[in-house]
Amino acid sequence: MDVNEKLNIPELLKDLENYRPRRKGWTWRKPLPRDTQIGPFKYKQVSESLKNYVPLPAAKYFGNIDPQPDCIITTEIASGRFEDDIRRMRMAAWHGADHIMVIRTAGQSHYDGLIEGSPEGIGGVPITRKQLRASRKALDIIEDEVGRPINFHSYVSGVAGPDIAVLFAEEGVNGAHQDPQYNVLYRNVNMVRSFVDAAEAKKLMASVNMLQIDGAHNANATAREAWKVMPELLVQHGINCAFSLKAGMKKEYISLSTVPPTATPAPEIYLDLPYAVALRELFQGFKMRAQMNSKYMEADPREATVNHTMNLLISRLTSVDIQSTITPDEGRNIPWHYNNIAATNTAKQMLIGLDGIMDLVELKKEGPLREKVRELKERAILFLEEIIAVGGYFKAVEAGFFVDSAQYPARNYDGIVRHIDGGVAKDSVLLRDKDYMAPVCEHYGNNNLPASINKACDLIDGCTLCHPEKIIYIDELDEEDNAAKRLEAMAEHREKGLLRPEVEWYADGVISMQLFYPTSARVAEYAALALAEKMGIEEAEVINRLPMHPAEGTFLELKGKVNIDIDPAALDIPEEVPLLSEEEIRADIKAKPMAIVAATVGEDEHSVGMREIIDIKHGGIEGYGITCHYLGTSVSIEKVVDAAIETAADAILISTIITHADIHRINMRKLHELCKEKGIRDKVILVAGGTQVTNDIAVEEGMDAGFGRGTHGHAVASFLVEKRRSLK
Ligand code: Z97
Repeated sequence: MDVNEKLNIPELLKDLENYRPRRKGWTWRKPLPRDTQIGPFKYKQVSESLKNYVPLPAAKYFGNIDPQPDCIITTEIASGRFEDDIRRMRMAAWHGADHIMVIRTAGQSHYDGLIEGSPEGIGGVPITRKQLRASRKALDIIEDEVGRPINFHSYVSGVAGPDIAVLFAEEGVNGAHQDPQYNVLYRNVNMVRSFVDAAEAKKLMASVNMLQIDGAHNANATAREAWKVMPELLVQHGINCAFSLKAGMKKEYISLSTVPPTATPAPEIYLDLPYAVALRELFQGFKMRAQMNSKYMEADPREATVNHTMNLLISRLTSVDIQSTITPDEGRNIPWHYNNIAATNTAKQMLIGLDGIMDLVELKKEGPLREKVRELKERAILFLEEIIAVGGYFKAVEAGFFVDSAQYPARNYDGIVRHIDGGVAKDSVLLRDKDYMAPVCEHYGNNNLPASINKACDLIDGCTLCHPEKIIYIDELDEEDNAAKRLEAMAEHREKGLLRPEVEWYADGVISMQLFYPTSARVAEYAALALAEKMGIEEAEVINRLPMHPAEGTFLELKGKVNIDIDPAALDIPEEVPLLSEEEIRADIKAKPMAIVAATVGEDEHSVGMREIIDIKHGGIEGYGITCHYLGTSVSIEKVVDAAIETAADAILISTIITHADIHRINMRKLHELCKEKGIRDKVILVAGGTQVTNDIAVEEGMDAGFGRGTHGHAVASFLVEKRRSLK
């Protein structure tokens, strides 16, 4: 599709009944050989570059390269409206995300069945066939655009695990969380049901090479002191990995959800690095999904980014196959489009910045790292042995072994307790009859199929996994709560092309604002809310409050709504003047040297502006090889013109900051007239600059160009070269 066009969501929702996923299963990035040249550099740990991308801001100094790390980068998307999530997926893909993880709406794990249609979710999206098809269809377009496969992911845990696994296998969902321990510990789903369901779900996932992520990170997030659950995390990974292998999954599609357990101001690396090493040694051959620590994340983006950065360092010091990115959105109550992109860029920036680090440093083979690694492994193995000693996993859960607040083998007896005959969907597991038979593929366990049958579903002329046309597609069940209605509500707005600020939903009107008040945090918060009211910002809420000092002041971030539309057609947008590249300017000056005379004119002592335009240190025009004769401040127009004649200058640059009584206009006009008088006006380029100068004003007063606030040397040098060419 045309990169300058927006995704057409109503169009996307058409004909979903006949949509089929173009592939099933997980796709890894394609690594490039060591020392692959990208732009001016050689890289060790990169994969194929994208066809279309937005590079990191500093890429402009390196030929706009966008080297992609060797591992997958995840972005988590969860606005509650999939039609808006789709647009965010496209933005994230352009920045380097190729794993789109869609968070489910609150409570879906307790639905004992599938949801249909496209209802709005809370804290996530209701996962339905329609939502999956529309998202996968959009991702097909997006992956063509960026030139790289994108993995689509959601959750298979919960009471309806096997039903969802079938749905995902049918619809080409590429990855999913599945871990029966998650059901048991955090959703209080009956343990027998959870493990029976998990066998079925895992078998289905394995049948299409769906990637699985386990649920161990939840112990980390739930524990009171997360660094103490490290031995248990190893045990939880072990249980799910062993179970998954038995259910038929291949190691390469089993991914451990690993989180560096702690965060600064804890001595983070000293605690987290040995854990990361122990995990990778114990689980060789399995994949590592490195998630960032979110337990200790507050609302401050700076803090979240540094935590993420620390976690990324561990990923590169050990290994990572999928790098997760989480944003401070949870603390801010709204998933910001920008935060997804920012976190994706943090991952990309760090992973590329640390490219090849293990060629330069190595983890010590002895000392505290090895001692800690050994200690963690010993604690984990003892934990497993005790589970066996008490009669197995179910008994251990009944005895509250998991998420105890002490570090094993110590115990505070405050772990999560579940009972074998308790929880959601208890007593719902029946033993299969001896002659049980189900004519469907990828079904786990004993199935008395006739010996003459090759494939289970031959008995019914195909199941939905083999014959997708047998799937009964339900478009919507709720006439009001659906995507079409939501789109319709804003149809006129879209058609008119109006612009309203947005952070997650189309034209939601949400903005954020940063401010500082020189007072205590609590007073500052209420002052900010009062300010928002006066500014006409609705539903204002302080989302980040950082004391700078108990009395001297507080930094705040506030979010709220402005339901103000801007019509882009009514905007007076000055034409953008494209600049010559720095290389082209330098080559031109080298081939034909250029000299200029510069001064602040009149009774004006301001020198900073002109210095910034000239000095090499500030990226000024000297840096392009232009010879500059700077005459100083309060220089008369006569002196400037004389100096230009004396030095045979190509151009005169004057700066005027003072504009009282239009003195800036008078000086420009005088310069133009004097040059004419002296017969050099057609040989010398005249440029004026200053905070109140615009190009229009300058041209009106006889200059060739005027430059205002925020101008850099590059723009002036580019103009001088182009103007000189046109004089020939
Ligand atoms: C992550 N940031 O990427 P429900 N199964 C497992 C889970 O861990 C989760 C669910 C199901 C996180 C994502 C936390 N994980 C959020 C093993 C949730 C979700 O519908 O919320 O019950 O299921 O891992």
